[in-house]
Formats: sequence, structure tokens, C-alpha cells
Amino acid sequence: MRTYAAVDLGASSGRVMTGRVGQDVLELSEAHRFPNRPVRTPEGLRWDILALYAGVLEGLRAAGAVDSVGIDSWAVDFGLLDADGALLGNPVHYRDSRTEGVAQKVWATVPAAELYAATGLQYAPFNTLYQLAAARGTAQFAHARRLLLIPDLLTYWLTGEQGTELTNASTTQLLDPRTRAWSHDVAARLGIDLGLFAPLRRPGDPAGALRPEVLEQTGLHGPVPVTTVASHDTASAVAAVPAEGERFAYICTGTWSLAGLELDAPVLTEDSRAANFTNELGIDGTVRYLRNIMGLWLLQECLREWGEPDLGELLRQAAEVPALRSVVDAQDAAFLAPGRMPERIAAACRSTGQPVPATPAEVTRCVLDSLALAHRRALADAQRLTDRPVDVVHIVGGGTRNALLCQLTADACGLPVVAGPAEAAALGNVLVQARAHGLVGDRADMRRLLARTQPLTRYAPRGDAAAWRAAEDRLAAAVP
Ligand code: LFR
Repeated sequence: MRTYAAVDLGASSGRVMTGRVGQDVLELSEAHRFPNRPVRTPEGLRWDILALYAGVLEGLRAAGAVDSVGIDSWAVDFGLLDADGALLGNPVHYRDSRTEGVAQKVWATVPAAELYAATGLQYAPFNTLYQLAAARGTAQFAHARRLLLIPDLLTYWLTGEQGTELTNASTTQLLDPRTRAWSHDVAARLGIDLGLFAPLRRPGDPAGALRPEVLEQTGLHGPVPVTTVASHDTASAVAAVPAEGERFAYICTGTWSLAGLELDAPVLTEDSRAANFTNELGIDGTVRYLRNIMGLWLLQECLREWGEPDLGELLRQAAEVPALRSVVDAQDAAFLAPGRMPERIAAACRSTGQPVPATPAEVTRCVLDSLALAHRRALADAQRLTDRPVDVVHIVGGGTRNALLCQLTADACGLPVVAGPAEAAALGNVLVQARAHGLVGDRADMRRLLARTQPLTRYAPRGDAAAWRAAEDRLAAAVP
């Protein structure tokens, strides 16, 4: 039996989980959870990276003796280091407005179609590439000698060693998903110096050991190795989908919904680009072919506006609201920025000629119906674009605790849904560490272990397919 610490940082909280792995054993417990509170400074929206690092240290102390540590977080964001290796300012939040209008300028140099053919990444205003284009010309960027993605930055602070983890590197829009190496052509044409990036490392590679000061601060006894995991949280979560066989789709739910398929090779066609599917990399040479959907962010932002009412009660009321009265386009980047979410949802309903949801229960129902509809569209498009039919949808992540969302997704997709585990990213993190140390076998073995050990809930589709089709058509007509 071995014990691993999984540091898993999400948009609203970070956690350090301890995972115990053995023959037919996979147990996860929470050592420490801490808030992740981005701060709006005069310069814009920033991550409070020092608070996150302090939370990691506190979590490692709470976890106690472990055989190794792994770190995953959200993607695309980074810290810049100067020539001495010191951090230059707080990392910019991907929801910051600095990338507004930047993509169009980038496309004037490398057209969007060429970018997609080279990198396979869907358009999102916050892809690292656009963030770099926005940063160019700033004094901070002029002093930058190194760029470390968030999990790599924390790993550097813990170990003193620098690297660029592959699954997260695949979200920069500077990587070629076919060769799994940097796209030198794209970088050169956009004047991006790839020397900013530390050498690539792969999930399972060693990433150093906790520095003596870190051992002292956490009360741990060395050596404690740090292992490279699939450091993009979504890659870790997909690694922890408890699927049997290959005919499955997944939806990683949380702040985002990431809905798609696991493939052996990227799909770089024009149709795929038009449908805004991304080809991010997963473990073992897999491709995470998926679409970003706004996810429970829509609801989280409403809850914030309403003063954090009781979610359980709100969901009970939302279940009583008539289905599919109004739906919004949950893929729309118009919902990306924080603030005034109930108002923005009402405006979207009004401008598409639908009834405007009035009460929190009605708005909640509108959000959940809209998410389920977006899940349906994403999975239908993914199957069409890859010619890979699926029999079951696996929902993993925090949204598995939202039974109404899981049921509506089963209804909308017309497919059985298997929900769980909720802490998929942390489990994927633990399993990749365990595998690096020879405790579990291949990907299929990892998934069998998950299916045998984790509680899963099944939802059968309820037969109202025509209503979902009609809502889909209604939305498509209103939002081309
Ligand atoms: C989910 C996630 C998504 C990524 C978004 C921004 O936590 O990592 O996969 O598109 O956050 O980084």
C-alpha cells in the first residue's frame, strides 16, 4: 500500500488530497481545502498565487508522510520569471479582459484555419498564445526569461526544478498534437520565443524532490519525490473516467463542462474547427477531443449575486419548474467574464424571444436545461465529426453532485449516464503517480480499479427526445 498527495487547484478552491493505492484499493481523503480567491487589482484580474502556494504547503503538512506529490490545476495560465528565476507579478487570470480583440490581430499573421491545422486547439480568447500576444510590449514581458504554467510554477517552488508538462502545454496553442512537440513554425511566425518554455516533461516523469526548506515548512521528512502528473486538471479527470471499453463519451463538470471523446489521433479538419472542438493531449498518447461549455460557472455566478442561498433547496425548486421554457447558448463566450450573471442570462433570453426567467429557481432551471442541451450538442457533434458512436456518457467532477444536471444530461443525450467520481482530477493525479511507481498497469487497469472502488450513480434517459430536439432547433434558429 502506498500513499500519494494530489494537489488539485480549481477556479474557486484548491485541495490537497491523500490517495491510498494498493491491490484493489483506491481511497481518497481530503487533507486540506482552501479558497482560491482571484483579486481584481488596478491592472486587472489576477490569481493570488502566494495564497495558493501557502495552501499547498499547509495541505502537505496536513497530508503527512507520503510516497510522492503531484500537482494539477486549470490550464493556459502562467507565471513569468526574470533572469534570476524570480516571479514577475501575479499570474493573470484567464477571465481577465486583456485578450479582448487580440485573436483577430494574431489571425492577421497566422490565419485561424492555419492555426487550427497546426495546433488543433479550439478558439478560446484565453489560450496562452493570445495571452502572450496581449502581454507583448509590456515592461513585465520584456524582463521575462521563463514562462511556467501554473502547476509547473508551483512544482518549481517546491522542488527548484523547471519543466513544462505536456498535457497542459497542449493548451497553449503552441504545440503540434500530432508530433506532441512545439510548433516551431507557429511560434516563429508570431515572434514567440520558445526558449521561454522549460523542457517538456510527460506524465509519470520525475519532477524533483521537495526542497529542504519545504520539508522544514511542512514538517515532512525527505526525500519526498514530486512526480509529473497530467497537470492539466481536465487531463487528470479524463484519465479517471471509470469507463469500460471504448464506446464512451465523457463530460468533466465543474466550473466548466468539458464534453467529448478520447481519441488515438487528433482531428484537424475544417469541419472540426467550425464546430470549435479542441485536440488537447491526454495520457498515453491519447487526444482529448472536446468542447468547452461554460459549465456550472453560470450557476456559481448567479449564486454569488443572490447572496449564496441554499443550493439543495434551490435545485429542488428548479426541478419543479417546467422544462425547457427558455434556453441560452452555454457555449457563448459572452458568459466568460464575472458579474451580473442573472441579468446577462435574462438579456440572452429576451434577445432570443423567449420567456425571461424571473425567480432564482427559474433562472437555475434555465441554466441546467441550457447546460444539458449544450452537452447534447457537443456529444452529437463529436460523434459526427469522428464517426465514433458511443453507448454511454460518463460524467465526472463536481457536477456529479448535481443530480438534476446529470438526469437532464441523460434525457438530453438520450443515453445512459454514469456519474462519478466527483474528485476525478485528484484520482487521476493519484493514479498517474501510482503507475509511475509500478502500482497499477495500463490505462484500462486504472479504469477497472476506479470502476471497482468508486461509488457511481446511474441515470437512465427519460423519453422526451422530441422536446430536446425542438429546444435545440429553437436555439439554433435564434443563435446561428
Ligand atoms: C477546467 C479547465 C479547462 C480549461 C479551463 C481554463 O478547470 O482546465 O479544461 O479550458 O479550465 O484553464
